[in-house]
Amino acid sequence: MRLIALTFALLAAACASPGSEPGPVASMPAPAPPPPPPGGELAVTANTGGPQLNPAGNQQVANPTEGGFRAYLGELRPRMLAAGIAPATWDSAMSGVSLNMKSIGLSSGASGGMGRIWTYLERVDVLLPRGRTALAANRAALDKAARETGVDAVAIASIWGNETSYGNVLGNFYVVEALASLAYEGRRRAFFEEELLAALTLLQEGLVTREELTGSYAGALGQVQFMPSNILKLGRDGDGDGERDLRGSLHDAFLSCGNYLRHHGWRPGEPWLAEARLPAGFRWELAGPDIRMTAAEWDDLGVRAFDGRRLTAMVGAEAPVSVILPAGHRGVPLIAFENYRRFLDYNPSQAYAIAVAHLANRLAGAAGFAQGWPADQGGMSAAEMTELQSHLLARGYDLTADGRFGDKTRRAVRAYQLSAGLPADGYPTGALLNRLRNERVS
Ligand SMILES: [Ca+2]
Repeated sequence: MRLIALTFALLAAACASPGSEPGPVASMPAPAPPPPPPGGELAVTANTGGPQLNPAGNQQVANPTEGGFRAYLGELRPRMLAAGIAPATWDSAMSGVSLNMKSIGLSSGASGGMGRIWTYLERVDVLLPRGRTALAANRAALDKAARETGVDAVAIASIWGNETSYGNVLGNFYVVEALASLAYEGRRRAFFEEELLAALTLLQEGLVTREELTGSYAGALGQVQFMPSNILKLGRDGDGDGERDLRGSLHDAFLSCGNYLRHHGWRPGEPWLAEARLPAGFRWELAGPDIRMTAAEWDDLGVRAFDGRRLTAMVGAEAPVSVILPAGHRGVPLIAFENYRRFLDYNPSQAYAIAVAHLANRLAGAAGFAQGWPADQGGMSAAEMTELQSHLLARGYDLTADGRFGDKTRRAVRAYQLSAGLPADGYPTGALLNRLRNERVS
């Protein structure tokens, strides 16, 4: 997460790897590690599938210790062997492994509160010039992946840039250790056990060496930061050498990235995000990623792309579309098309998806946002978000006071704003928190 003075929410496993190493864009200076996005939904991409290794589910360990970790591994080993991992694979993969508190710390620090989107989007300005160079240098491989998957080359390039700064920051965690530590810590034990099984399977099948299992603190690997299970399910061989090498082969990484988006429902030829021009008197309560209407319905309401285009001229009349307000009603309004949601499938953070979508637009030649951000508006810490949620809970709204900003909180804020006669943009602010603090609950 990069340093703005707030607690940021959210981090997805498919993203954000501290550490760095030389990448394919060798002439570029090593960048800072990509920050986790602010915002607040889930911490980790959750599409596991496969057999349930752990029917007992998640069990958080309050105080992780090396001894507890060793005991857990002793209990996990027979289950992994029953799932098809050979004793020799397990023993060699686990040699030298110890509890990685850094993985656990980065993982748990990545939740709660809400950062300022425009601060987060400063990364796009950094990634844009580097991206133009990387795009030009890898045009043939990106175009090939685009042809074979129907996913635009700039979209793949943008994910590559956002995930690893175009291959410059692949992460330096031994992912077997990271995944085992996160599984032991327990909040998402079932998920991380499945990913550990996938990592060991990659090793056992000779798809990677132990050294190549180096990646993010949350276990993501390679140029476009795939979780191990996604390498098995959706990894593709783009250069025809018979191997799926998402770390060493850009052809493989690009094709796999496009394949992932296509698999999740990418609509070839359609846009993903556009700046919106909202009509006077727009009903703010219609905005939010949780609300979808057809392009034709938005047209009828007078919502346009900022350049004046009708939405039905950009996608089919029946295509589901959202208007989103990533900084509330005082910030830049955006039109989120179905393809925008494919970026959320990659990493379920609105801020991440907006950054990827915006960088892809910029790489395709679009200008920066024409409308401005509310610079005087702060973000919210996890504690402030929790307090705001508690106030809403006390008023009977349906949500959980967990410090995370997700759809339930968005809906509760929106409903409260409507009842209070405020612009119902569903966006929590310090001003709203102050109002709730000072308002008598009837
Ligand atoms: Ca290959």
